[in-house]
Amino acid sequence: MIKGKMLNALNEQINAEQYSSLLYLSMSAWLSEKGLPGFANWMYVQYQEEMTHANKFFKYVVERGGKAQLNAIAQMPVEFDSVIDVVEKTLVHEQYITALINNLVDVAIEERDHAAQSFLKWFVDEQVEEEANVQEILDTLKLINGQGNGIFMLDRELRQRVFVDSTAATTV
Ligand code: OFO
Repeated sequence: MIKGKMLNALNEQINAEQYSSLLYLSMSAWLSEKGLPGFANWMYVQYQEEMTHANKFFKYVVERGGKAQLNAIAQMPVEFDSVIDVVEKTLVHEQYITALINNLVDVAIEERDHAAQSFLKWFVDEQVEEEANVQEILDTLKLINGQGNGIFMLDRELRQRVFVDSTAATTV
């Protein structure tokens, strides 16, 4: 049974992942309004992925006999300066999430919770991929200065992203 510091940290992570999902949904709305359907789609898929991350933590807590606790989610930003601003904020947020995941691993090691360490490995790997993907988009955006033909092409490319539910096989 999971309890104490590990349980609290996992419950905080459910909240952080839910916040992430709503942050990206809000960004998707902004991008859509600015006439960038591809970016909006990419961010909407990001929102869907974050929901699955929150659910994955929720299911794990329940599976380990813990009480999953859902708290109020902070207001996410709704206005942004530019598409570059959106992607920069996404990268900063993902780096923050990586720090939270690393902290969770530290707690799991401290508590000698081997099951939690094993569970968290998926998120450690996922964060490497997430940061790399966002960094790549940001680099391209900076290269084309966030405008012109380049942004049109990039927007078209980002329209291709499709949501894949990595948690579909798990049950509560
Ligand atoms: Fe973006 O990985 Fe979850 O939060």
